[in-house]
Amino acid sequence: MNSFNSEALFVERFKETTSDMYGRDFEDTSNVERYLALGNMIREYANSNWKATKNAVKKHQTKQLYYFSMEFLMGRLLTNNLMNLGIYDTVCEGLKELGMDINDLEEIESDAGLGNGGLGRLAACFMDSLASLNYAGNGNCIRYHYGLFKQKIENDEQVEMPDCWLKYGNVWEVWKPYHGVRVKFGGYVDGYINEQGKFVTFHHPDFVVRAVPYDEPIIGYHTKTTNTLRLWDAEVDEDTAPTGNLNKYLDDVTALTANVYPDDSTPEGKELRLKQEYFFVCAGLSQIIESHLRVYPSLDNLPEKVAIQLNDTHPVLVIPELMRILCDEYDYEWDDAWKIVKGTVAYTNHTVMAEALEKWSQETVQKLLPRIYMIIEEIDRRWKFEVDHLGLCAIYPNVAVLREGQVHMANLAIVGSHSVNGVAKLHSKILVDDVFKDFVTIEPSLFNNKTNGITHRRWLMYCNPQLTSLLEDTIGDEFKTDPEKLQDLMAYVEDPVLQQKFMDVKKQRKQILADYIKKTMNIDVNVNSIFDCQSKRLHAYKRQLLNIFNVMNIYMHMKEDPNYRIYPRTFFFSAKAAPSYYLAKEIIKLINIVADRVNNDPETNEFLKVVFIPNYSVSVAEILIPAADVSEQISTAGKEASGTGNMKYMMNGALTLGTLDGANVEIVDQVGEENAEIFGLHVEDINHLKHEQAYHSWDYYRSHDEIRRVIDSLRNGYWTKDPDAFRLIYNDVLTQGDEFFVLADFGGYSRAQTHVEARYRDTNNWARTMLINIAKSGYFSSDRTIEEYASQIWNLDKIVF
Ligand code: HBZ
Repeated sequence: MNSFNSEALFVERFKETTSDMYGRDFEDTSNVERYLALGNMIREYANSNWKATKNAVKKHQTKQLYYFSMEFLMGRLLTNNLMNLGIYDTVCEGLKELGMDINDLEEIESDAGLGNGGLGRLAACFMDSLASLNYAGNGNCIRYHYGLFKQKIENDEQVEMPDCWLKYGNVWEVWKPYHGVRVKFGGYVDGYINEQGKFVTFHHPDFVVRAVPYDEPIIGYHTKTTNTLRLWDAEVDEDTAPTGNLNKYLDDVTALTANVYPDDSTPEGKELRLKQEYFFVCAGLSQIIESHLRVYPSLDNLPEKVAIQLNDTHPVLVIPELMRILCDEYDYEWDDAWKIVKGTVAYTNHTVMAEALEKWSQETVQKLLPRIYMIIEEIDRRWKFEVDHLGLCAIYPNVAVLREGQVHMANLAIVGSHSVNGVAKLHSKILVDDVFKDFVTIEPSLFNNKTNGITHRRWLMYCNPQLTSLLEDTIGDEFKTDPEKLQDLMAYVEDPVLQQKFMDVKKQRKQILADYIKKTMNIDVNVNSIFDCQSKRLHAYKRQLLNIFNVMNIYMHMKEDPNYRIYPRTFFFSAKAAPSYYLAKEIIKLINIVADRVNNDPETNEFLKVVFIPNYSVSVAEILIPAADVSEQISTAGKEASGTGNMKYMMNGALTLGTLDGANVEIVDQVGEENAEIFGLHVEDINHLKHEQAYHSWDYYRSHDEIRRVIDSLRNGYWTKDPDAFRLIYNDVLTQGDEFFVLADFGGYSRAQTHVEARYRDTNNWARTMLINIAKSGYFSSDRTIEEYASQIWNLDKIVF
């Protein structure tokens, strides 16, 4: 009988397991030990479904997806796993019997923060949806020893601390040392012509590591399907380790999987990052090939049985590596191998920012990956031939894989894939009309859109049980497995009783956030104020600056005019900046300095507060998002590929205050313009201004009194004595021309904020709008997104048990 059949049995087994694991009486064990014991019990319980899934896939020869991503922002898994397994209540009650609170154990788990932001969290949501929808979908990534840094705020500035997420180990993982794979770097390649007249290559590497997998079960919601997230770690390769300079070798092995690159915008020219990219690609592919050949006689049918999705270009070496395996190890002719590669691989783009499109110097690639480089050269040569043959040699420079000494990774991804998708309608349109337009001329059918989604299980059911239970009472629980059913709520949005109940739930969630802020930051916030939230990576294009400029303006206005007072509002910010992104760090400093001032000003702090919550992460988001009234999605139109925070806020009943950018456009399509607060320049306006060189931020500074007052305050000692404290910001918006149109959108944004306030004063109507947002949010479940990928790109069937 399984340990979770009844509360009593659970209590007995839990005590026994904990006591056995640590060799002492249960009463003497610590909460960390109990957490680890519980984690082990859950993983073991999941094992039978894990095995059943693998067997079912083998037996029915089900096609499998491998999601290759350098990042997976999984967050905590305890609650998620208990709830997906349907044993949360049993465990909760059992722990209560033992005088324990499940929250105390939940808190012990570290966030698995193996990523920067949206792209990594998307990968995690996709894993949850794949398993919950019964698709065989595996994740492939690196077992970084440290997550993205932990952010602290000291003297108003960001300080980066190590994120030791493995300090108690990782209860969910299973180490599989016998599945190790050799990964080779550097050295040189030579070859000879064999008896069949074929050129055979030999790679003589100068650095070899063993990639060793750690597997984590990904447990679907109320289903048997249990998929695998495979994280590769680097270990010493006993047989090939160099005889001299052992310490350097050990350092190099350790460095390979030490860190997540804390960079969400520009690929740093770091060789280590390229090594990481090849490391998990090479290991992941080798495992795919091996398990394929255990079931099928050859690799001819790989595209029918395996789909590989590249999460941005970071894993794009899948393309030349798979060519290498097919041609060098399995004797395929180039054209046959290429067909297999193209049939298997698909690519998702997550950015249109030119500086974020990955490029590597040819020299570096050649030095670190000599055989892979030869294959990339051949891909480029044949591609050029094909383009010339179509009479399109004039556009070749725009689609070249190798150009001006660099490998253009996005171009390599497009050439080697059968599908290229953007992550929101507008973004996909910009890819087609602009960023990749020359590829569209050559092969228009490659391009498609898959609007992002979020798992409604984590982002509604688990993080917001209060709202979930209100929804259940109102429309039943079908929405849990069919999120589009949230639409049923439309029949009740006019109901004043429900509206009031919604406001009560929101207040409860605001109190939970307020308690957290009090406990962790010792700041008092008023739960009757409007909770206005902007949480996402700190980046100039996301325009946290626009938000804080408006806050500064409101404060200065209230100070100047004692008759001017706003409806009480608390502005929450939460954001990490890449450690070398100085402008972003200065914006964090500005927000914190403004917060210190306004929070401590007794004349105004009844009306205005600013809170910068440190260390934005999945766990912080789970507390912040359910408490939000206003969701700030204010990027420069055309720059935010999609956004996924916007969807999480909407699903938890917050008003989108946003530009027509990314998925905001589709949120408005769903809820109607009257149920969101939209402002600002459109993509077309921005393109026009850029094209005509018609935007001059100085004009706004000169002609707009409020803008001038805000900008001047950056340097005239209003906020800080140091006149240089905000020099980068000042230069950015004035002397460097304000690349992201902050000043141009200031007026519209500030009016929109006034409008938000007026809406909030009309409580019933506000609640109605929020209920409509929740009702329409089902579309943004990642279940919908995954169904689209599965049917339109991957061609997957569901697992049959
Ligand atoms: O991907 C984000 C987009 O900015 C966001 O709009 C979208 O919703 C989300 C999911 O599609 N992009 C990222 O998160 N990008 C990165 O984190 C990144 C990391 C390393 C890089 C480049 C980008 O070298």
